[in-house]
Amino acid sequence: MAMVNKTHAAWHAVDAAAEGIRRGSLAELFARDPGRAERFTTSAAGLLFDYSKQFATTDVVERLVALAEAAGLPDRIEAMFRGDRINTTEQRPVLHVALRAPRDAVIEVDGRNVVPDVHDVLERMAAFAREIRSGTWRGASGKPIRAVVNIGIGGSDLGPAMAYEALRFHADRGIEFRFVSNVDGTDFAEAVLDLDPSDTLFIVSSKTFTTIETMTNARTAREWILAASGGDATAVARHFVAVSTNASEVARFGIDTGNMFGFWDWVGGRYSMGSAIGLSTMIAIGPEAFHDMLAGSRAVDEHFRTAPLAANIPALHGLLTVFNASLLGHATAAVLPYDQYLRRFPAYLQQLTMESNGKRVRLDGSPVESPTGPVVWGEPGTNGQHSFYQLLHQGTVVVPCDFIGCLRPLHEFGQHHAILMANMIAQAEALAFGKPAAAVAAEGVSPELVPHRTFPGNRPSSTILVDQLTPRALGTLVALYEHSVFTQGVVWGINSFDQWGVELGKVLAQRIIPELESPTEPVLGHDASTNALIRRVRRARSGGSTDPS
Ligand code: G6Q
Repeated sequence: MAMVNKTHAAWHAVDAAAEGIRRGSLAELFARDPGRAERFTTSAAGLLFDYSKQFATTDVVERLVALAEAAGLPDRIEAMFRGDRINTTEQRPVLHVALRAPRDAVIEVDGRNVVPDVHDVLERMAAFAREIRSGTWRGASGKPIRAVVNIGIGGSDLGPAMAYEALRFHADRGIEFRFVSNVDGTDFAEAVLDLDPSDTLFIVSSKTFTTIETMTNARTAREWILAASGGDATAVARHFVAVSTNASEVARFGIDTGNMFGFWDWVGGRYSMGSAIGLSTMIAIGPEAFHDMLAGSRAVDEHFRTAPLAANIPALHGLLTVFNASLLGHATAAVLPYDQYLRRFPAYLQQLTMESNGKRVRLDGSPVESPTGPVVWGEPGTNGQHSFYQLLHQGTVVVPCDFIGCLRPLHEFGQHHAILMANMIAQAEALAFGKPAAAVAAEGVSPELVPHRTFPGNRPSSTILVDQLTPRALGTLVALYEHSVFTQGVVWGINSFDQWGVELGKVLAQRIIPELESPTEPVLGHDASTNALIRRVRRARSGGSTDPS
């Protein structure tokens, strides 16, 4: 496999182009090329991607495409779609694309076509979702389900929680949906505070079914159900279903494996919202709409697999992310959805992008020589404008931004949508072109205030538009970012599909839990700070001083 490091000619070529860019400005690029907006806007699969306010020139794009080719992106795309074990540190294929493959597709893992398995699970999910939605499924005391609580964390939470918020408009409002992830008991307590155990269904979503947060919450939920049913253990079967790859652990917990929805180790947690992990989404919006969401992702999959790189939206998005992070040195990137329903989308993308590309070594174990995945963060517009946009416009760091907008609103009230869209468009314009000191002074601003009211501009952004926030549109947005992340990982030569960086803290916590709970004073062998923190928490737990000082 091709590995492109800093000494590679293709990297040098992009670096040389970046040198020119650092000296130029977006205003000049627009002045020089009247066709720029059109030239650097691409549409496919219902997505429009305007990257004309990025530091893209024909030359830069050509060099980035050459870099992607040198890194073997076309082959890597094929390898992913074919089911090769591209997650080499875990020896697994990476096949979230199989979750939305058409019924007649053939994708083999170890000689077995996995597509029929995917569709079998989708059908079982659909039958179950219909039972819940129609009220046919009854709780232990005979009541239909009125509340669905997904218990899961990380990839088993962020996708479903985001999708529920994003698609709430399309959801059955007769059912309440809640998401419990944090091991902090507050999360569970608040989620069930106003729920009735007799009409509540828990979906325990855990690929491994061993994750401490999820199993702790699931046990508390089981106690909550049992307490309400007078300890009748058969109630568990009517109020719990599981989404997992681990049937024996599911059975051990007491959930009937007939009520388990499976997936496979070739689906990474953060890429799993189209699998059975999306059961809550399917119950909320119905099987047909869930399939529309998958169809949206599939349309982007096909585009990513077939479009030339220079006209390939996820590839371009990924290459520009590499350009901004590695070549122009922008260590963060903001995602700014101008749609209130997408308010959890930045949180979802934090995991997708940073758990995937927050890596410092390449596939062969050698260090990556350039910065890799940027810190991704964001909030919906226009709220962010009244908060952190100050820094975006006048701060000392440059934060490339993705603006995401929907052309048609789901709620049509007077001027709301026009105001919303005007703000989105205006922010990108202000970031790119700013307001020079001369223009500020010409408005009669007193000289001492001119520097304060000057906007440097030259801050790159992309604008991504969909028609309306439908299940299909959400599917396209998710697949766009999934494949952008993949593109970035290929160029950096890293494995975007493992997450060893989350292990160490978990292991250390397992050591500290018994130290906090021990009835006798434990011998602590940590550093002085860790030891002191443990002693403080122990003191408070045993009824001693709760004054943290
Ligand atoms: C995602 C990660 C991680 C995972 C959670 C939950 O890609 O692997 O966020 O989803 O740790 O794991 P389980 O589903 O096994 O409980």
